[in-house]
Amino acid sequence: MTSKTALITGITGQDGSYLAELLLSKGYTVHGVIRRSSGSGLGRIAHLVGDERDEEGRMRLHHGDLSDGARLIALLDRVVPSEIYHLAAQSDVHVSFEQPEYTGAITALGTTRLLEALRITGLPARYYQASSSEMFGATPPPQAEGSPLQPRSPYAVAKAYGYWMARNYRESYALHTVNGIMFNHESPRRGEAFVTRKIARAAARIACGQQRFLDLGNLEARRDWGYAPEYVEAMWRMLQRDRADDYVVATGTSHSVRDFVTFCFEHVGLDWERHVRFDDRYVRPADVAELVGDASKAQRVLGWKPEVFAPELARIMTDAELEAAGRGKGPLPEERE
Ligand code: NAP
Ligand code: G4F
Repeated sequence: MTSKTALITGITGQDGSYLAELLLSKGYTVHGVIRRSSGSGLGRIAHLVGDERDEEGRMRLHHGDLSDGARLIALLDRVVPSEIYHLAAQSDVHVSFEQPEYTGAITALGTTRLLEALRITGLPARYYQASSSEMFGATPPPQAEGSPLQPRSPYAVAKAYGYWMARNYRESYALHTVNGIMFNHESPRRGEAFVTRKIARAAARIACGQQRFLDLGNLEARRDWGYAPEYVEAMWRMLQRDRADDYVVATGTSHSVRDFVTFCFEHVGLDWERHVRFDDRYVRPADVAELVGDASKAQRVLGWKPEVFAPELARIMTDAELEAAGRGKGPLPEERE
């Protein structure tokens, strides 16, 4: 057990919630930055807040926003973290085409605000930057740390900016900044608009008679899908190294959106072709054709390797959706006309 203190931006997101659990289990005091909202907005971390087993109050939340640099400085001053995990972002690629300016203001410049806060306060904290495989864009697979960045969306451009700023602050000011270049990672806590969750949820709901059709865009895109709880472990391992560096985290395998649909629908005993419809609203102005990560450096240096691959991930996510839809565990019998 440790007495370290961590600050997590984006603690209410998929990764932030798993990372908070991991760090609390290791004895950290965990401070999370949350946005004010009209609801509680704490869904994924509600079980960690006010937990009566947390007698020492090791889980603490603070209002803040990536648009507010002064607040970030004040928070670092107050929390004095030894590790900072910068996960907050406008993380939806499709939305980034609709809101490119906002995506730049938060996902790109929000990173600079936090790095500046770290530089100005002079804290000796280690900093994790949530970089993305989306930055590789048009670069053919396999993609590794040295592969060219050819971003194909406003989100990817913003992430490439954040990636370079984290490196720039390492080189210019000797800050301990680390880029985790994470390929797609999913879980039952994934946002509902992302394709894996949307598919798993629809398969379960259709099997339960709660939905009839699933509308999707590009079925041919191929992604390297891993399991989010394993990926936050890699984030933590990166910050335990004395040398700041950049790492790809991926499974090294890719599947198409069509494959993921097949995995989920087969798991509930349904023929997906009877339920999936094409909807051009979900087609992007530009898409990334294929991502397959080469995570050999993470395996060699961090001792990290994936255990869950896309077919099992699809089953985990579909089972969680079946549970939510009230039908217990799959698979279900073949549907009738
Ligand atoms: P997510 O579920 O979309 O979570 C994003 C988090 O950022 C949420 O906590 C959100 O708060 C917060 N946030 C958004 N705008 C903010 C703002 N203006 N100020 C403060 N907080 C803000 O994302 P994720 O899947 O956990 O991913 C974590 C990070 O890794 C993101 O930076 C993402 O771009 C990156 N990444 C993800 C993947 C992946 O496959 N999941 C792969 C590579 C990189 P609210 O709850 O209030 O919205
Ligand atoms: O699930 P997606 O929206 O994820 P995408 O665009 O790969 O981005 C995710 O992974 C990145 C890492 O590479 C992260 F940095 C980023 O924050 C995010 O977590 O879409 C995956 C693929 C795309 O090719 C998309 O065009 O699925 C295709 N797709 C087809 N129909 C769809 C749909 N995507 C969504 N969201 N919804 C659809 O109906």
